[in-house]
Amino acid sequence: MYKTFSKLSTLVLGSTLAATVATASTGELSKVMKKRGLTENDVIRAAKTYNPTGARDEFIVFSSGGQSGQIIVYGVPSMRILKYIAVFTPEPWQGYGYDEDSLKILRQGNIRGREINWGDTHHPGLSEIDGKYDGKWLAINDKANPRVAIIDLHDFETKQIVVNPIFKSEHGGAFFTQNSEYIIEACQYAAPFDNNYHPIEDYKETYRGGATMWKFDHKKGRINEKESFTIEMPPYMQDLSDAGKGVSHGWGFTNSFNTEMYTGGIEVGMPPNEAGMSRNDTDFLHVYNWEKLAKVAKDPKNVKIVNNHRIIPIDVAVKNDALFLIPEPKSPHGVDVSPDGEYITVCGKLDTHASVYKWSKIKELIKNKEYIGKDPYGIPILDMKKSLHGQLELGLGPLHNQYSPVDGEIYTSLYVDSQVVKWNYKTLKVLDKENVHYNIGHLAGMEGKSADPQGKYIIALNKLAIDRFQNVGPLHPQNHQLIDISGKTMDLLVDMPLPLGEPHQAVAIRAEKLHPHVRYKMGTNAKTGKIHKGKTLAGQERIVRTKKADGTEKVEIYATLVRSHINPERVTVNKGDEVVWYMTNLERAQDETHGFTVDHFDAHASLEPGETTEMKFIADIEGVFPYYCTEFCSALHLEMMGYLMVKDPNKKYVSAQKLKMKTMSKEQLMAEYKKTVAVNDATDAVIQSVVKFLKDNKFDKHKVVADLVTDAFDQYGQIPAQKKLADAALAKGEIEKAVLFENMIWQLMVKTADVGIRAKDALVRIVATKQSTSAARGEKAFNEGGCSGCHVVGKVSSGPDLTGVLQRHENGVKWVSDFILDPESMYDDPYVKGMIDYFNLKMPNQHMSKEETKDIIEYFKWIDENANLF
Ligand code: K7E
Ligand code: CUA
Repeated sequence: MYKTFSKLSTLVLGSTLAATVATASTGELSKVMKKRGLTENDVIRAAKTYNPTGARDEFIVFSSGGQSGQIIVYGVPSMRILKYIAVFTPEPWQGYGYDEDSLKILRQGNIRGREINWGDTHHPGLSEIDGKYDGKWLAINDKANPRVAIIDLHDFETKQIVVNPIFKSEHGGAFFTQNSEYIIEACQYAAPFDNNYHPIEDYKETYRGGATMWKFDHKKGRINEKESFTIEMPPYMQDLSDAGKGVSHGWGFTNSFNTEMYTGGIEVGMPPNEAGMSRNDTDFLHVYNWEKLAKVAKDPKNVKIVNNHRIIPIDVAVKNDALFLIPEPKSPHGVDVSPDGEYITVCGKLDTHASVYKWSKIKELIKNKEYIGKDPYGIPILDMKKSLHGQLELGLGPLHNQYSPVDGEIYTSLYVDSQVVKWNYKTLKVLDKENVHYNIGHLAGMEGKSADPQGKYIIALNKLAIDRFQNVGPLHPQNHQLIDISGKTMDLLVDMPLPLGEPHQAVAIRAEKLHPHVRYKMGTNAKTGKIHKGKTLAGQERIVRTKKADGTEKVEIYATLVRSHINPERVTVNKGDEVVWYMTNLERAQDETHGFTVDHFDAHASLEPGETTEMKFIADIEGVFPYYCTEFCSALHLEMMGYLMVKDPNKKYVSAQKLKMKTMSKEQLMAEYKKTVAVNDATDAVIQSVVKFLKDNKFDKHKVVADLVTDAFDQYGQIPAQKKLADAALAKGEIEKAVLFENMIWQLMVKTADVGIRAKDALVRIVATKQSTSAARGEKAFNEGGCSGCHVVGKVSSGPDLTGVLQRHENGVKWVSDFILDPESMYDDPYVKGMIDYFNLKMPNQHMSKEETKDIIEYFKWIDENANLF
């Protein structure tokens, strides 16, 4: 009754509002409404959820991705999907499982040495301080392969996967305790703790359930496996859990089904599990004092160790008055502690009631040791009636609960009735019901399970969509529905299809509590947060080859990526070599990700600004393999490529150049010879200029430089012998041979120049004027900030040479500073325009701070002081 009335009032109110809007926009709105068949209420609902371009959401939802093994991130109220976080399953776009660093995380999830590449994610949990979400860490469980993963909300990346060492299945995880001391992960299908075979006939004796208390280091954001322990429980099928908070802090609550301990046998004529496991009218809520048991577990006498993991046996927990059972309506699903910790609501799936337990009553019974008996394992049982605040009939198939900021207000999902019911757990009155589509499982309030629920919305996580969306074949998407709960009655606003596994549970947090980075510190390994061993700055790119015992080589490529080139651009290896790529994205600009792949090798990396990643494979097939950037990062993105060339060391390759020479006339050959010699002369001129610089600056006084020079001359010293051969061939008229010897000379010259230039750079460092601390910081910012990706001091590269840049403009310091800080605003400056045309590139905003820019100017001054050296 009240329902019809309130819905009517919304309608009246709604149409007045829409009418006002419609007149204001000269009937345009009514035209659209008519054309699309929208009611006034539809338009209001659209307005409540619509985000104009650029507008952002008030809440962020982390939804389990079900069988996809991932987490889905979306915004409320817009219901726009923002991200899939790769957790238990490889995810190619993010390179998760396709580069070495993420593979290490994925492989932490191996069970008994076996690789597992999927997960059945159920319950995401947000870290808490004082029972409130702090926006730092996210945990999620895998029901199929009992594991818990930790995601860092500073970059939304999975950082850790821990395997439960004794459970064979689990469901009720991951639930943080009030100050994130522990994460609760409860067992589901009971099984032996060890890894051996035990006959099902010995179920009661050898199969066990339990609740694992994973010790969480809130500062580091990692589970400490050594400090964790499990509370042994009878082989009832433990289901969901919740941690006490406020007055019940220190306690945990886990419900169960199959306290019948039925083990089926449909194939031998026994009634099926579903019948045998739901025979009793009640199952048991487990109530345990984890805070006390954590202390108990410290004494080795109190624990047994299985698979290297500490277990507190049932009798030890009982002896310490830390484990109790309370009957609860049969086959319950959710157990949800109120924001203040005083009320604990349990819904029995097969019962139409919600049962509200009162913590102060339970505590009193425990204090007075008032038990109604013990279960077969000796666990004291508390009286259900005496523990209850009360029960209320809600409807068919009640499952899960969420709270709002209104005192006593609670929202419960009704699976069978396909409804959300709003009621009061203190006064035990039903307040409103809303139809959803269809068969709702969990529901998510805004911070609705924290000590500080935010109200406003409830999301219904429906198991079935049936007719809600376009038919896309027999497998339908899931349907998340957003419900406005700010009014007296609920109002369903919008449907969102979710096509990525069955999302069981979702948690929502106020968006402003999240503070993710937009870039990494240069050279960071995103999976560990530490500087990567492969960090490479511009100018440090190199290929390092190490001989292995079997004659193949390990070829390590230290590469950089910056708009729009990959350095190096050519890599040649032998078939069978181990190829290791270390890649650093030198960008600092927001959203300038570069992807990287080498065709045919099933490897992919996503490099966010500042990130370094390792990729590894064996080059076991011969051929030419392009590698390229897989993100459309700039106008010259297609050009951001190179070649990996894999030679078979046992084959002789005939050079096409040689073949060409065979068909040349004598005149043509002579021209080729002259061209080659000219190139060599030019290269030699470069070498001589370097030599002069080295001598002028007394290189022999500095050991490091002198050693490099020696190396260079080792190469250079081989040239005269080759030259003799070339000249002899020429004298005999064997021009073709002479060309090949001259080519050999060129190879030696390149090697000489390479080492020589490195010697020169080292010498420059030594003889240049001392850098001020500010200039030194500036040089670091210049290199780590990605400037050096395009500018090479003393040389025109992808960008202009910056020697003398401060003299190029009137008021140069200000001009250059302004340009670094906000290049976009100066693209129309005629000088800048000319540069953009010439280099076919726009100087990007590298987001340097004012301080960094000042330091870079100091660095430029230092360069100018030493201009003669570059
Ligand atoms: Cu599907 Cu929480 Cu695993 Cu209920 S769970 S619906
Ligand atoms: Cu970098 Cu495309």
